[in-house]
Amino acid sequence: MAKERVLWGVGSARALRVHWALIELGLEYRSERIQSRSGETETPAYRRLNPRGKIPVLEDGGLVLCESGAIVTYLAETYGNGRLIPAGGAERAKYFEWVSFISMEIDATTLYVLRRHEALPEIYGEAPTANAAARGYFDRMITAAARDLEDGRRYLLGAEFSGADILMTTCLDWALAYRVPLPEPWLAYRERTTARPAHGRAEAANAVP
Ligand SMILES: N[C@@H](CCC(=O)N[C@@H](CS)C(=O)NCC(=O)O)C(=O)O
Repeated sequence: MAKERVLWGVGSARALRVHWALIELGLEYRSERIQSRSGETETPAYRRLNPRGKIPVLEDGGLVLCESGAIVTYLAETYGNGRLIPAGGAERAKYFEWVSFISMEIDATTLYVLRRHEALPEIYGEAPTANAAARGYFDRMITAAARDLEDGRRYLLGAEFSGADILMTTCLDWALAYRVPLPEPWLAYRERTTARPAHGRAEAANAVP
């Protein structure tokens, strides 16, 4: 019998990405509603699943997959039938450019710095200089990236919604939660992506118990 599909993790922007992709694709899954920094990622059983002790993790058949960007891309490639990731060519190359840019320049280099040193200084330490630099760098990157929206495209890759939009939207939400100003084209873009029915359902699925 095929193993159940299981998503581990709720209550985080990264987990929301995977809930959203699963729901966009209409895939059944069981949600294990564990949260970061709750002790639930530190149990021996969870560490056997993911020695890094992070959420989200997807179990799909025999596969155990970490890293939200990789999971969204895997789901799109495996179950999308043309949805969430372009089949080939320049559009597919652009998909990977956006996923890499969002994961590195928007998430890891800027928003995660603020997460650690502004929101959780009791764990990661105070770093006001790094925080100010992260805010400035975010502004530079997101303003430059807004130029791609100038041609009036609906989503990052054009007319079709993709996994890159899932990642970008969760980062924009995250930025707003930290009172990081967003250029107007990104606010309008976020209105479009969050209007998708799957986004609302994913937020409900990702809500903390
Ligand atoms: N790059 C990873 C980051 C995963 C991550 O840092 N998850 C956080 C919650 S958003 C977590 O599990 N933190 C718990 C911890 O660091 O112990 C991804 O995109 O999946």
